[in-house]
Amino acid sequence: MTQAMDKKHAVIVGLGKTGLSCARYFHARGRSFKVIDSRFSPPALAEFETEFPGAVIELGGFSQEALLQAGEIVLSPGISLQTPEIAFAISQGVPVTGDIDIFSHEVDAPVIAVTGSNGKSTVVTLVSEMARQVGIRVAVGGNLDGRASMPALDLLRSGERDLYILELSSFQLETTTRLNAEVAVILNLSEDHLDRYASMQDYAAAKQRIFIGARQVLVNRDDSASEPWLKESGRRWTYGMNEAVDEQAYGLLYRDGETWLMRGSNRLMPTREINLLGRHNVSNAMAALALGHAVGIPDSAMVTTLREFAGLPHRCQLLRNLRGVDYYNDSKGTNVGATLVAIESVAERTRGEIVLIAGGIGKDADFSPLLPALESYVKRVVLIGRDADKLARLIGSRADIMRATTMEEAVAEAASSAVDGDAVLLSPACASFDMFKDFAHRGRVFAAAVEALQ
Ligand code: UMA
Ligand code: ADP
Repeated sequence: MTQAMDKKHAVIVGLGKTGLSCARYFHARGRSFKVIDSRFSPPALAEFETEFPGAVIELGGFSQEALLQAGEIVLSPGISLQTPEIAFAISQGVPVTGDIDIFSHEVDAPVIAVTGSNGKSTVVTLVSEMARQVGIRVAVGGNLDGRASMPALDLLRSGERDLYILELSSFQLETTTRLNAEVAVILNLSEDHLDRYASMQDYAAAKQRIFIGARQVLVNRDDSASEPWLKESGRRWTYGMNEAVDEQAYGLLYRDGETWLMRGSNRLMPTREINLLGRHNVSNAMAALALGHAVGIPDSAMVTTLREFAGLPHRCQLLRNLRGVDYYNDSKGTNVGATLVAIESVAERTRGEIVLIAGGIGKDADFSPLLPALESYVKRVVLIGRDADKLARLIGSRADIMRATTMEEAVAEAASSAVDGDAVLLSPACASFDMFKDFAHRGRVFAAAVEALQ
């Protein structure tokens, strides 16, 4: 199948999961497209060639000519709008879009849209489990990784649905003009991706696009960055780790030695029944309850889910206790905010001290917010990966430091540093791509090394 390129042909930039889903979308509609990728061997190449033999594809660079001839550019999230060839094509009037933008024009059922620096996958998975409890035909995907998830455009091909739940990254939102979600939330905002954005303001601006056209919004009272800048936004719900201030607010009530999760004056459940570790997950649970309520899921079903859901792998996941030492996998701790929360949550559960395994690609982050928690709870940091030196310089004498070149070595160092009552925590505060395929691969290698300990 060799496609004739008409003037309106789309140029799909990037042949990862997103690029492949875009190709399927255009093919199904009989629209001509071409795919370009700066890599010689992009991850979805084999699948693409099997599904679209003879389709036009250019690898190993972004040809300016191909971009200028495009009827529209469909940009994968891994590629920034500031990439010189892309920016030039835009300046010459070539329209640019992304998979979420296309999705929002096509979708015909309500969409719950979730972004934020941390907690997205947990909240999205919780709400999807809640919806399933009551028989709602739900599709979940977007930035969310894992077997239960698909890129947004593949979700549209997965059968009839009553509800879509999308985890969205700032990258995906950059090319989204009007999402029109039924309900949208920015869970929180802390430093991340500063290798892509010039400032926190730019990062925040990308996240804010989630609210455009939303019928309902959810705001985290504990993080002012979750507040929509657009004041026209629809019905407003809030949540926070304090008292529920009105009937549209989720919050906490302390009564007779029990902490209750509340919506306004309604007691929903005691927080101790939430089957997830840490205060951050109480906040995530409230967000999930509020999002579910906004689309009509009954409280009783949502409470059942919160009692049962034991968390996703690679997120503060307790793997094993060996000779009195707990081993936790928080490989998804890919930024400073997540690692801070992981250290605090594990510390709450640990009699002794923490041995932390951290490091990787630091994404130009300021690691200094970690220092107080390192001083309070961490007896040793085992550093791995590309930005180990940067972390070592920052930590200085505030915690004991060791270096490792492989995960196996890091686990062995950590195990020999920990004594009965301590915890070993992998929470790198960094991306994984210098040593691993992705965070899940890093987590699996860690888990295997922990399993092999004797
Ligand atoms: N790349 C190139 N040249 C290209 C195209 C991509 O070098 O021509 C590089 C990018 O810089 C990037 C990598 O390839 O490092 C992947 O980019 P991509 O856009 O092809 O990625 P996909 O495979 O389509 O996966 C994307 C999301 N990845 C990113 O945004 C980097 C996946 O989120 C998401 O699950 C998938 O779409 C489906 O929606 C992953 C992720 O790491 C989990 N997200 C980041 C995060 O959560 O921090 C944002
Ligand atoms: P995301 O999809 O946004 O990366 P996850 O739900 O996968 O979020 O959680 C990733 C890590 O972020 C967790 O392992 C935990 O360390 C941290 N985390 C989760 N929820 C929160 C939250 N509400 N606030 C701060 N950190 C969080």
